[in-house]
Amino acid sequence: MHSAGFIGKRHAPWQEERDRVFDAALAAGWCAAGTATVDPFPDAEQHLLDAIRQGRLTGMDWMHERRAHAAAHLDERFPWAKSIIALAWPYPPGGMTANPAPGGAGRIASYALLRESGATRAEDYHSLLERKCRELVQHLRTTHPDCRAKIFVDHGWAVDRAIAERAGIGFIGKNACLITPHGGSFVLLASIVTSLPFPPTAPSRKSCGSCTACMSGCPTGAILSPGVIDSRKCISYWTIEHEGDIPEDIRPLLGDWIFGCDLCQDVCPINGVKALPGLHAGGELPSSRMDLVQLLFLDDGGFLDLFAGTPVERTGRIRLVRNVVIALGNVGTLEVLPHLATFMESADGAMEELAAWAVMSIRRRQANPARLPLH
Ligand code: B12
Repeated sequence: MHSAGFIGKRHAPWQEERDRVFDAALAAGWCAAGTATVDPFPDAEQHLLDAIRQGRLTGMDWMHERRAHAAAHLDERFPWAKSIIALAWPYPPGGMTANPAPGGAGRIASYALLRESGATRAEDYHSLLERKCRELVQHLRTTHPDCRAKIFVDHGWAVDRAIAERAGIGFIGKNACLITPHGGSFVLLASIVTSLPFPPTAPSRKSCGSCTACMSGCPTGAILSPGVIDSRKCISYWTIEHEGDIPEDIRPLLGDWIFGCDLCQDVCPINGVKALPGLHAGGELPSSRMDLVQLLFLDDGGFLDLFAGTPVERTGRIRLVRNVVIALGNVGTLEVLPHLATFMESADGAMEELAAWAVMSIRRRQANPARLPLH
């Protein structure tokens, strides 16, 4: 069954064609598929412009006004386009897995450790989803050899969530995430702009209702109002996107997260309570809890052994180690102090200072156990 239904006049044969594409997509592992028109996305453009102008995307200079306009006007960029196929790929949540490590464990957002069913290694979702999209385009070309297609997975100039929302494969939750019927919000999005005139599927009629679990569950208050995220407060931004030093007042807020954050999804009752058949279909996760002391001493080879091909690799070893030092400061026990001392011997200026901050934080916490980590 497709997650998005079609209401309105029949558009045979394109409706049947579209449904065959959905069948192929679901068989390939996507948990939701829908279609949208290529009309402009004025609301999404405005949200983006507001976010840029109000500084809510500070630190992500690649998100600029020109990109906002281009992303919301696929019709201008692809004059041949007739419809967009919106797709969601599920991944299993892992943020709640308890797997303590001596001295302290760090958490990695579950999307970063996604691996395809049967695969032995985690894979960056960009490459996994792009491959799956290319397979679907190949499938389209078996019946329509001249079909034109442009694939978007996250880093393209497209409004991924707004496309998915218009195609009805889910609704935008108060945590700003697209929430699908079968995978909850633990899904990654892709879109294929096509020259084929598939009729659109209907938008979802669901909403979060009166639930505000994500807004109160975000320890940093990053969800300013429903759907509106301030990246400057978002753990995901600081641990993944931010380059260089992390200000001292922000460090305690990161808790034990060393790459991304799943808290606003973990607390969502739709993800947690309801049985979501798609939730575990996206491949198994290796533990999302990592031994912080082990990560502290990762050299380039060790880093690649653990993270080659994953989104963590793109962020790089230096930024990961920065996050590890901060997490040690937030959740580490006295046992880790000798390790931090060893680390400081070979660390450069900024990293040495950060490690000194971590040592001080651990000591202060031990002296005053009421200073518990935030989450
Ligand atoms: C920049 C970016 C980030 C930034 C900023 C996030 C943000 N919310 O703006 C940071 C680094 C913080 C981030 C974090 C994460 N991201 Co990110 N990110 C993006 C990226 C590249 C652009 C998003 C963007 O344009 N943001 C600006 C806002 C204004 O746009 P938007 O989020 O699309 O806005 C939607 C809603 O927020 C809402 N909205 C926005 N403003 C307003 C205002 C009002 C009044 C209303 C009513 C609604 C509303 O409407 C929009 C849809 O029409 C997209 C990929 C893409 N190309 O779209 C991935 C993407 C959004 N990220 C994704 C993921 C998985 C994450 C994380 C879960 C990763 C993690 N575990 O750490 C977190 C989740 C944080 C969160 N709750 O949003 C997925 C989301 C999948 C899903 N189910 O929705 C995407 C779609 C990538 C993908 N292709 O799968 N991300």
